[in-house]
Amino acid sequence: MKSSKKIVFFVPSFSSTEATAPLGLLAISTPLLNAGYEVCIIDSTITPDYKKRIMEEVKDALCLGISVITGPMIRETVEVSKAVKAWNPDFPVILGGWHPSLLPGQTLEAPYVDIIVRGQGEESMLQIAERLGDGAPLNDIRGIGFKADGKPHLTPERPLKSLNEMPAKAYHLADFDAYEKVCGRRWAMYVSSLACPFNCSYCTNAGVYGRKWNALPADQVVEETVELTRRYRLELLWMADDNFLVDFDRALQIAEGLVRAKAAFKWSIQATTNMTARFTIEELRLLRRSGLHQICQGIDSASPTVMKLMNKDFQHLPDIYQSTDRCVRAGVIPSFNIIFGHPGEGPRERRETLNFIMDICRKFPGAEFWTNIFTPYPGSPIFHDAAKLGVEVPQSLEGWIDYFPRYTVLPWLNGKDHKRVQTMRDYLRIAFDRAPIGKGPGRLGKAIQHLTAYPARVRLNRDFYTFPVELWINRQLKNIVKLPKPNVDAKRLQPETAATT
Ligand code: B12
Ligand code: SF4
Repeated sequence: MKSSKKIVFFVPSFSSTEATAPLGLLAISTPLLNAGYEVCIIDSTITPDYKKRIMEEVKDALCLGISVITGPMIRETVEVSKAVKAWNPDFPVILGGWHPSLLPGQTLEAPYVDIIVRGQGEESMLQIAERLGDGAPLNDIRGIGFKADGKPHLTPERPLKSLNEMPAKAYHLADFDAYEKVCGRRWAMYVSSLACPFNCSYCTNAGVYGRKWNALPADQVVEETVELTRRYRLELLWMADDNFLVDFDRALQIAEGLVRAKAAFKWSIQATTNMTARFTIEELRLLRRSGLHQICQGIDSASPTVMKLMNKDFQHLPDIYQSTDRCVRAGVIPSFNIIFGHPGEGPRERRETLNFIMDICRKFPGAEFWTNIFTPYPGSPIFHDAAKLGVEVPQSLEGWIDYFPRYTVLPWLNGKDHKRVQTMRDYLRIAFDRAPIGKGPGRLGKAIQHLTAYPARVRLNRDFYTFPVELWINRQLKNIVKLPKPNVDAKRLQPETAATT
């Protein structure tokens, strides 16, 4: 309906219990609300009958916008877009987020996609809504793609804006009660800085944000986070910043400000190991007093050969030992990510990484590791070599559905080798404790895990994974004590017409 001022947004579920409001959609909603549009967000994580809801809501709307990152989120994106097009082939379907930003041309080739938005969507989405309402052409809007005479057409890039030029996110649109039911914890994401100065081989960050790190001032972060957590009774804020600790002084000023404000929420951050290593134990204690409870760091590999291939020259293993010790003593959980299977990683290099994980976990109980399998994402430096490396690069939007680092099979890591790495990852999961954002395994689940932790460590030490009986026992016992899925159905996440935050 061209005369409509209602915009429907959809965010497909990302198959995780770590559920909270989709920040990207809250960000692009503010300019629309300020311009008098109604915004209706449907999130399949909290809306099981999402397709029916979308079909009801689009009937009197101007367009449908979907937020999508590469991988399983594309499944529901395709399902919903096709359903909308079957109802009305002229109804505009717009895709935004990381996947269309990194593969605009290919995404636009899908017959059920009309418009894509590349990069920051705040201004682009408002301009698209205005043009669609007026029946005006889209070709003067920067940073988008659309179809002209059935052919994809990309407009020139939209210059990046720094975070302090962006409007506040429309948190009031989020149904935190519903997310809490799914996740077991009341939490939200918050962005205090954008981009990352580094350029790791497998990371897409530079492709969208161009390595220009910029941040909100400390006092604004303190004021906003305190207000946000009080208003919505949030127990945790997860800073979605890619590298929170780039500005050392700002981090300490935020901590001091939160202590002064008597902030009562926990927060966690992502940062590189070299940035974390600059903090003394006293400084980490100050951060802890302010509520910081976890620093997630991408070590990714502990093999010097692989670290070099990953462009991680900035990372030094002795520093990681020192800073892990300081974090644990200060009461901040050091949480590490590992990527197995990066090109150049053979059994020897993998063993180096595994030894490192085991050593850190033994020396510093409380440190935790999360692992993935290397997945070359479009927009990452290594993606240029993907075809040369023999990786089958999907040629259509739908082809990316199963592109997912939890089970990626690579030409150099397949068959028995792949199975072995997956089993090793399963053993790592039960060998040491980890604290997820969402509902943990519970007391009984933890007891089961502890029962099998010791034999798992013996296996990992010996690199021996045949007849994985402990994994089987673990699964069987966990199935017996499995809690029923919460029955959540967010009837409405608005529509809303004016920002109240
Ligand atoms: C938070 C987060 C998550 C959370 C999501 C939680 C949640 N409730 O949303 C969790 C932990 C679940 C997660 C999981 C994964 N993530 Co993640 N995640 C992020 C992170 C750190 C922040 C996202 C965010 O909210 N940013 C803040 C908002 C404001 O920005 P935004 O989402 O980009 O939105 C802006 C634009 O993209 C655009 N936009 C977004 N949506 C839309 C929609 C429309 C219609 C329009 C017009 C515009 C638009 O406008 C917004 C405002 O400018 C990003 C890194 C980053 N810097 O963004 C990685 C990132 C998105 N994740 C990534 C990856 C790879 C994953 C995983 C595969 C990781 C894994 N090992 O499993 C999984 C995939 C999950 C799945 N099943 O699909 C990659 C995606 C790469 C890609 N090609 O898509 C990123 C970019 C990290 C990176 N640098 O490589 N992730
Ligand atoms: S992986 Fe982390 S450190 Fe490396 S470029 Fe990406 S955001 Fe920066």
